[in-house]
Amino acid sequence: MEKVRFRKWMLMAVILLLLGLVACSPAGEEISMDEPDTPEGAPQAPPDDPIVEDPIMEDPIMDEPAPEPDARLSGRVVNGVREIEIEASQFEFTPDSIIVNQNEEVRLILTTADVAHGIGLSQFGINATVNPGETTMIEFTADTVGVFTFFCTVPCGPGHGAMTGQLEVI
Ligand SMILES: [Cu+2]
Repeated sequence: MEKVRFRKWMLMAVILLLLGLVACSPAGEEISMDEPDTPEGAPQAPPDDPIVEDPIMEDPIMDEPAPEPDARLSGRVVNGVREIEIEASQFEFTPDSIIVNQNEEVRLILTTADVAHGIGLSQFGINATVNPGETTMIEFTADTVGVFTFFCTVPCGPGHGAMTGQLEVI
């Protein structure tokens, strides 16, 4: 029986020895645990979120005060003459404020919405009337810069005295 035990011990010793050799073999060293670290470089994706600055695409050009004098001018130029339509009524002119360029040929196209009215502006020799259903053309050269008041020249009612308008020559 002792021989059998001895063989078992020898067998165990041999097995342990073999296991020891296998464990020390260089093959086991190649099992690296570093690989999982590389994928972690991916977290660079989130930087896409902060790029929400697009809505700030407002035009800085809008701040520049572009001098556009023509935008203030009344009516429209037809064959070199600035035509401005004015409607008289009790007791106002519409529009009651017109703007033209200096030395510009101006043609006022006057009509009335109710009764007879007139328009007077001595600075430019203007003195005309308009009857219901009619159209009166008044032409003059705006040769003087300034702000001038024109007024109704036909007694048209209780508000007649305050029926005025303004011509600005720039
Ligand atoms: Cu009047």
